[in-house]
Amino acid sequence: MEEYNSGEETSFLLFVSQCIEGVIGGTDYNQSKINQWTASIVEHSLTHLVKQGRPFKYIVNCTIMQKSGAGLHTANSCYWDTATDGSCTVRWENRTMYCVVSVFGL
Ligand SMILES: *C1O[C@H](CO)[C@@H](O)[C@H](O)[C@H]1NC(C)=O
Ligand SMILES: *[C@@H]1O[C@H](CO)[C@@H](O)[C@H](O)[C@H]1NC(C)=O
Ligand SMILES: *[C@@H]1O[C@H](CO)[C@@H](O)[C@H](O)[C@H]1NC(C)=O
Repeated sequence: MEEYNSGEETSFLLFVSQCIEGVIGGTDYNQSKINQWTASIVEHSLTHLVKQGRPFKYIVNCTIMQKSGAGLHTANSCYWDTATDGSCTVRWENRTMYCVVSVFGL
């Protein structure tokens, strides 16, 4: 599999973070909007990936969880495991929720 270089990783990480920010950045957790939010984040991320013109088939998975109080301390991180199938996970958190976006490039 073709290597996904770090410059693109960074740009993708930034893009996904901005995408999450744009969709849920200014709001609080709301169960009735989860489906709409995740769909929107997945759609925007996929559109961006497809524009890269890479020969991958992408699967984007977005999970939004309510924050229970117990801190899950994560920094935004993106790592493509080129040894196996490329996958990348972006974690984002707000006062009231976590959003984890996983991308698999096949
Ligand atoms: C989280 O959401 C609040 C509104 O609930 C917003 O004011 C704040 O800027 C957001 N935090 C981050 C890190 O985006
Ligand atoms: C959640 O979203 C629904 C639909 O927009 C809205 O009617 C409701 O007031 C929201 N609930 C909270 C707690 O913000
Ligand atoms: C995303 O990943 C989670 C955890 O691995 C899984 O439970 C969920 O079904 C996945 N969602 C989609 C849309 O594939």
